Amino acid sequence: MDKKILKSIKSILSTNKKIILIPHSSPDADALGSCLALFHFFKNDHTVSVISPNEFTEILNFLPGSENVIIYESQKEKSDVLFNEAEIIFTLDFNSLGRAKNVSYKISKSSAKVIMIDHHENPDDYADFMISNSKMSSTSEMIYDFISYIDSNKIDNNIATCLYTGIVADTGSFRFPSTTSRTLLVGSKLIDHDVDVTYIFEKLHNNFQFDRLKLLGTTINNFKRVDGLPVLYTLITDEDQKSSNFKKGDSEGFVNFGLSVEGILCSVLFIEKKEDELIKISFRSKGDFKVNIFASRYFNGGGHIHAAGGISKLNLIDTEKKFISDIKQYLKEYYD
Ligand SMILES: [Mn+2]
Repeated sequence: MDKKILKSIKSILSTNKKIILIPHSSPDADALGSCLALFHFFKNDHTVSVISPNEFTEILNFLPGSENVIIYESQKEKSDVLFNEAEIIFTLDFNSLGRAKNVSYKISKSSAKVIMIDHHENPDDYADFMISNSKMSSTSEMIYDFISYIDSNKIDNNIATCLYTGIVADTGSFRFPSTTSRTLLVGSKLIDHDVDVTYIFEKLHNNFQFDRLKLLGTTINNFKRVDGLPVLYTLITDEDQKSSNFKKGDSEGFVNFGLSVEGILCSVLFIEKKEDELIKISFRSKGDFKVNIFASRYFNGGGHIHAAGGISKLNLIDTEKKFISDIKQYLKEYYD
């Protein structure tokens, strides 16, 4: 991390400040873990709030402090007061204001100093202080460094639990290529604060409702292979969601099953969102297969090299057709 930037931030934080911490919309474990870790870190010396653009999956309710998170969508008035008074805004685990959805306008209009801490590629230049490193496994790993620089003595079990959760979630439990020896070292230091690794694993992974297990069965059953390519894709229809009492986050991780097949380098999940009249798409890949470029070029999306998202305004059948022709085109250009 840039010592000059850290030094300036440290000096700003040397007196009591009004701080808002913001994760990306529909925050995942890394985004919310990062926010809550900083929440615990700041709560005794500053006035600090976490404002999430929208609801987060109830799976993350186990994170210490999650009950303090303000949901902008349903608590606008309370949030507006905090935004009016804020002196510092941290935006965590996202690289472009748009990822904060309806809150992005509040951030850009605010007179507060904006501090970005994030590990996504190609960050937009919206922050007063930008701490961005796409080589990092997770924003949580970066928050560990940030906190260590400001005051490492303050790391306690709450902070360590939030950060460890963010790191294991974003690295697939220390398996994805972004995992470095440093990532493990940070994990090790966090565990020294009595982090309960089995409890976190249980909460993150063994949390299915029976309906969700059945939906996973349907999703796996729907997998198809793109002829002649190392690509699998599957879909979840609106009907599938209704019959399984679908809740936000229920399809989390389903797309990864495509990559469990030998020789497959890319797996894609299409989720029909009839109400919004669009198809949400998740892309996962391995090796040289860059899904972020594919997602941004063909499906209005982006993300990491191996994990990206996108959308389609076509119906499910036409989206499938478009996808097959696009991926053939893309692979021709890149790998022929
Ligand atoms: Mn992340």
